[in-house]
Amino acid sequence: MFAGANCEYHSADYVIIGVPFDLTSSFRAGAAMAPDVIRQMSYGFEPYMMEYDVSISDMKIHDLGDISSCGSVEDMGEELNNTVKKVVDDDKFPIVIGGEHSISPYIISAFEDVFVLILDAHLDFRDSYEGMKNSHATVTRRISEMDHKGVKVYGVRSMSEYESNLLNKPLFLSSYEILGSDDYLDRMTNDIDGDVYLSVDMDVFDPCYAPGVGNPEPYGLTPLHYKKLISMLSSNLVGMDVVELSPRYDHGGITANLATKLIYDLFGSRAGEFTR
Ligand SMILES: [Mn+2]
Repeated sequence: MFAGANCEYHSADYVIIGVPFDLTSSFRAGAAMAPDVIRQMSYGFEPYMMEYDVSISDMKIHDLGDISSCGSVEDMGEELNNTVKKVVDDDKFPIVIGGEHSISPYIISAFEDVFVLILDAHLDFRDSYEGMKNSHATVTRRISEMDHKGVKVYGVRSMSEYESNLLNKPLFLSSYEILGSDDYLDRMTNDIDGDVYLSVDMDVFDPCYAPGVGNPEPYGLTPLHYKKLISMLSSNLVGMDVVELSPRYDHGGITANLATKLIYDLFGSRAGEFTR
């Protein structure tokens, strides 16, 4: 159970769902172990978050545990989609802990008319990858085909030439544009209004902050970029996932520690204000 998640389902505002799935990982597998590792890591922080003046022990959080069908993408997708649909119908905020990134389209299709924000080093805009339509390398493509308000990927610094030639609209903001500008927050949030779903691929962060991922890429974002972004967007958010943590390749739990804190930051920024 995630720390502080001792609220009953019916009265919870936030519902945590683990998805121990990494069937399509192409390079360094292991994301299936991430939900348990993040739950363990969640006991390492003070419940009180000084920068928001909020304690997560005052928040109504329920941990639903892990979904059970992780044998194929389709089975996982069906159970995950049904689970998230129920949480959304019950007017609760789902927080999904992956698992690899291929889980995200099944979460996002459970929502109606949201703006999808993806933090990812990779554009993931291939139509299929290694013969699979629903792979962690096709995530943005699948989401862009849904009937949502829009999709944007921030922190991108890797794509194939095929994907690069395919792009005819500003789908992404590169990590170089974000790292090199003072107004990156305005650029990231300018065209967003209404409900936002946030998908965080841990590889958006620089490998020095997040070495334990499936496909690490240098020149990434810092944790503070995330903190400022989520503080600005918190009241728009309706759901979130944290994916691609690969504990097997982590070092001293650095990446797991950060992944866990991202979830704390969600709670903190929704209940308080990032002021100190
Ligand atoms: Mn990625």
